[in-house]
Order: sequence, then C-alpha cells, then structure tokens
Amino acid sequence: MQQSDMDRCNAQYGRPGRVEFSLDVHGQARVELRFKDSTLMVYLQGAHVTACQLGADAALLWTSQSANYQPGKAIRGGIPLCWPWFGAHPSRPDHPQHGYARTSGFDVINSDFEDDFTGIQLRLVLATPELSEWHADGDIELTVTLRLSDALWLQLDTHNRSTATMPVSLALHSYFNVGDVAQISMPGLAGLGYIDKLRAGERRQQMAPLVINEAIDRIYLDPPQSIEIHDPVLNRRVQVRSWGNTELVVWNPGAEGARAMIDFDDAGYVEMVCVEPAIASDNRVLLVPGATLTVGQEITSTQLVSDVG
Ligand code: TA6
Repeated sequence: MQQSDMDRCNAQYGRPGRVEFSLDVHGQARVELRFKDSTLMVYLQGAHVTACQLGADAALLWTSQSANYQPGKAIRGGIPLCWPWFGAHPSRPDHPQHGYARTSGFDVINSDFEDDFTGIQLRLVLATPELSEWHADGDIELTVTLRLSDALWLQLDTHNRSTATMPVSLALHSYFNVGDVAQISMPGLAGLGYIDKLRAGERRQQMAPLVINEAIDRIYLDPPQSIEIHDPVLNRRVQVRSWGNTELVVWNPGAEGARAMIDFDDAGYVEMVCVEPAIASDNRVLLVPGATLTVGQEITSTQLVSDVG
C-alpha cells in the first residue's frame, strides 16, 4: 500500500476525527476510528484490531511489543481473525494455522459516522482454489463490521458464493490486557465442559473457579452468550457478549510458551489472556452454496468495584 492509497481511502471513507487512514512506520495500512473518548486501531491486513480504548478506561487489548508488522505475518495481539478455519487445517498441513484471513489484505467497503457509533466495514474474497480442499468454483466472502462507541462491536459474516458446501470454523482471537493474569477470574466458566489442548484433547469439566497460574489452552463447550473477565488489578470487569459461536477458547502461553514465540514478549503472558468466541474445528459449520454464517462479539468494560462509597 502507498500513501496515495491512504489518500484515496480518506477521500472515500474517511472523516477527520472519526475515521482516518494512514501507513505505519513499516508501511502497513491501518485505520483509526474515534468515537468521543474511545479509539480503535485496525490494520487492513487481516481486518486486524490492534488496539482499543473504551472511554477513559485502560487499554482493552494486549499487543506484543515484539509483534511483526510485515506483509503476510500475523500481528501478535489485538484481535486476530481465525478464518475460514480455526487451528490447524483439518486435512492440509501445508495450509497456515488459523486460516488465511489474518494475513490477507482486506478492502474497505463502507464507513459510518452515526450519532451513537463510528463504524467501518472491510471485505475479503478468497477464491476457492486457495481452499483447494473444496475443489469448487466461485469463492468465499468474509465481511467484517466494526462499530466503536463505549463498546467494541465486531461481526464476521461469511458468505458462500461458490457451488460447493464449505466447512467453516473460526475464532475472534481477542488478546485482553489484564493487570495480572494470575489474579483474574471468569465466573461464567463454572461447570462448563472443555477440551484441554494441553492434555491431548482430554475432555474435562470446570469444577473449581479457574485460576490461570500456568499455560492454558482450553476449548469451552456450549458457553453462555456473555462471559466476564474480573480484573482486580485494573479494577475492571470486561464483558464479552457473543453470538453465533458454539465454543469459547481460553488461552495463555505461560512463561515457557511466551519465550518460545519470537513475536511474544517474554513477560507478556502475565498481562494478557485470550478469550475467543469460536466455532472450533470439531464443530465446523457446513455452509451450503448461497448461505451466510454470522458470528460476532460486543465487548464492554465497567469498574469492578465502584469508587462511589
Ligand atoms: O486460540 C489458542 C491457540 O489455538 C493456541 O493453541 C495457540 O496456537 C494460539 O492459538 C496462537 O496461535 P498463533 O498461530 O497465533 O501463534
């Protein structure tokens, strides 16, 4: 992308103080949304939210200081979009982990400057030859809608424009900023069954309150539509309300896992947790020709303990 591309985007979809396109120091295209005191940064590669601040609250999301901002590299942190599959490709080891979306260039198709939110829509169309397992003609389209107010609203609409039924799995892979991951709690997980990816996919049940004091990689089954992260250090309650997902992934790499990833700050695992509305691979949706699959989340943040006496 060149500055001239950004100028064109600003002319067609921008508005000073609401939606502004620019190139970062690496020449990567991004767009900043503002609504009152809230801000949102989105990279056109991957329609990837890299930062969000809701009102005067602390940063909502965590992004690694060692993240890659190079073409074709997934940015470590923010909200990577895993699509059109989650995890390893079910049959093609040569296909990228978590699909193509997060390393693909999206087109801007719309922007909104409403009284109650600032919004933008981005679109990716993948020709099915890239998804060779389907051997179909036509393509698959992903529309990402983002709305910023005192909440962050994000929705994925997958439309099958081909003549074949397409298996789709996905995740809204949000990296949340927390004061100390060992001190957070997520009461909504109590009693849920989960697949433990660190114990060879063993199925277990969340009996005791979850305490994250080591690496965790779990796919919670049939989660509630709303889950909260209680953070006593930042004194906030982050609520994730989701729709269309069948699972909720909770991930933290732990100290050893963080050290093993070159783009993950070694001590970064202490200040993040991933809470991801997902349709995980085992539960993938068979999207028939012409059908649309909708999955989304709305994230809000309130004080955990009110200052008022
Ligand atoms: O969502 C959790 C997970 O599937 C973990 O297994 C871990 O692989 C994480 O995603 C990060 O994946 P990435 O490809 O971004 O390094």
